[in-house]
Amino acid sequence: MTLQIIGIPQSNFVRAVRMVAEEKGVAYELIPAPPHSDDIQMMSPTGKVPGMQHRDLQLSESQAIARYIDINFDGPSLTPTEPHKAAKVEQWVSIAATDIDQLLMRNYVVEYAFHKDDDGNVIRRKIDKAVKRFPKMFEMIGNAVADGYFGTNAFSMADCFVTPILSATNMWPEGKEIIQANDSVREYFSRMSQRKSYKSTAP
Ligand SMILES: N[C@@H](CCC(=O)N[C@@H](CS)C(=O)NCC(=O)O)C(=O)O
Repeated sequence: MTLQIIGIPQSNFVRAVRMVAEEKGVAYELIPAPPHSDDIQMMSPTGKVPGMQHRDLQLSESQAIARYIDINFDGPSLTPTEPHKAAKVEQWVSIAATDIDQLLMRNYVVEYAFHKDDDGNVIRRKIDKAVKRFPKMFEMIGNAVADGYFGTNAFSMADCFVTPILSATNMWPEGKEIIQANDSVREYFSRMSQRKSYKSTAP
């Protein structure tokens, strides 16, 4: 049975696991189900996307899915074999899925895209609050990728988790501005945007 990845393509977490599959050359079917839909409910205790079905295994949580695909399929490993480098990649996957996701996706992109006041306008106060925290966040990201990639000297799973977040952030004005203003982040994002796995997973 073909690997199935379940979840709307706009989700950064769905895109992260798709990028893992694409980077490894693993064939998969995308079922573009929204969170809490019947298709996702049966494999995700939280109802959040992504979900995954492979043979008799139903799985949720992007990090668990990404690792399952990396370990159980042929193709280049997205986790370094050297333990110190692997630990650093783990560290950045975790930071991407927590701090970076929280500020750039939940508190910024999701605010612009989905949350509106009674008149249908974006809630400026919330967006401004997130934007105030951008300089520190982008300084951290810029320093992390100054030597090329997150946590190691080659493309890894950490890059699969951060790139979809940068892509979504780059679609809104303050996000685009700060990505373009930070040499290290701009160069990194430009390089990531040229990868086949990035282009073929565009929402
Ligand atoms: N910890 C989860 C988070 C996934 C997540 O937050 N997915 C969002 C879409 S990007 C979602 O399903 N949100 C619906 C909700 O919060 O109820 C993972 O890593 O897979």
